[in-house]
Amino acid sequence: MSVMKPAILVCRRVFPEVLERLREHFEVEGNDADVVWSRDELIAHLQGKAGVFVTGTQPVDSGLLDACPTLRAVCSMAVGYNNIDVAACTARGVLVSNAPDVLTETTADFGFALMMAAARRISESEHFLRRGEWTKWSVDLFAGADVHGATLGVLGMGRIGQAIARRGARGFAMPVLYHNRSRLDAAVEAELGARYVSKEALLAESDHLVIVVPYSAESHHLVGAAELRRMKAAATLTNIARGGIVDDAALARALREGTIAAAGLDVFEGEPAVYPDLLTLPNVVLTPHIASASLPTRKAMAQLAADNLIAALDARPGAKPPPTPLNPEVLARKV
Ligand code: 8YV
Repeated sequence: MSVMKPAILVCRRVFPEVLERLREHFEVEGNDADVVWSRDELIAHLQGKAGVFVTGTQPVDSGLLDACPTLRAVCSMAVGYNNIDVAACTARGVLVSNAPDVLTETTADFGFALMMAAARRISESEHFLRRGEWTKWSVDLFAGADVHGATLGVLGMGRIGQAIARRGARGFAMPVLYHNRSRLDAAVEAELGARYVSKEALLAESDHLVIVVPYSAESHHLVGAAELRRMKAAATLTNIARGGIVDDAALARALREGTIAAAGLDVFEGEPAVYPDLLTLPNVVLTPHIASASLPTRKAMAQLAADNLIAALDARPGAKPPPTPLNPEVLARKV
């Protein structure tokens, strides 16, 4: 007798091998056209589904959950989960998972690249060259700031923040300062070569500030006009965390007025829209939320979301638990 497979929805286009793997376990509705569904469209596609594979961009809240009562698992291929109301899922017995660890080093590489591009004016000078304006050598042509030996500031010292600190301390001989909600153990600080300071000291003393805090109501506009004013005029700011942590309007003003020297941004308030002033400023490097986008890492993130979905909906007694649940208490309740 054949057993009915549970139905799931994959919200966006994913790698064919991931879909294939999911099809071994589920009746899969995919989205090969990669349409960005409205909330109502998403709810319509979710009818009768037991699980959903999401990215960091589909909002999952109590209203959506109430409109989709068959849903048992929400598995995301992003590490950040500010798009998902985990408490609302837990209250309804819906398992939630994210995709930590697999993207840490790739994302830290990119944060470093953005920071270096801002400090050494790589985008700005490339645009100048492409416009045909390079006619002669000059002693201070696109002279920027050094990275090696400069003070690296890390705001948010989770896994990705720590990977950035290691790169700075070990590869570039940078003194590393950090601020985080909670201080790291002394042994971890020593291994990273990082010193804990207040947020005010971090802003005032960093030559290159990299922001890696998760987005929440608490971290909304954590860096605005007042914080930017505390920074050095020669400093750079890099945001690879989430749009909304930095006040983009205040940052654009600070970049225009020389309050800080340059910025590297991979994330934006209201993305994919970008605060228009940022597009006109030469001293900001702008990328479309691609910090985790190496091909092997994006595949690993998608496979991890699939692993979580497969385990979360495996009803067999003694089945393995999902590898990276955010609300494992939901699993405990099922036993
Ligand atoms: C993703 C991210 O590209 O993992 C995260 O939190 O921001 C990025 O790595 C994106 O959110 C995937 O959906």
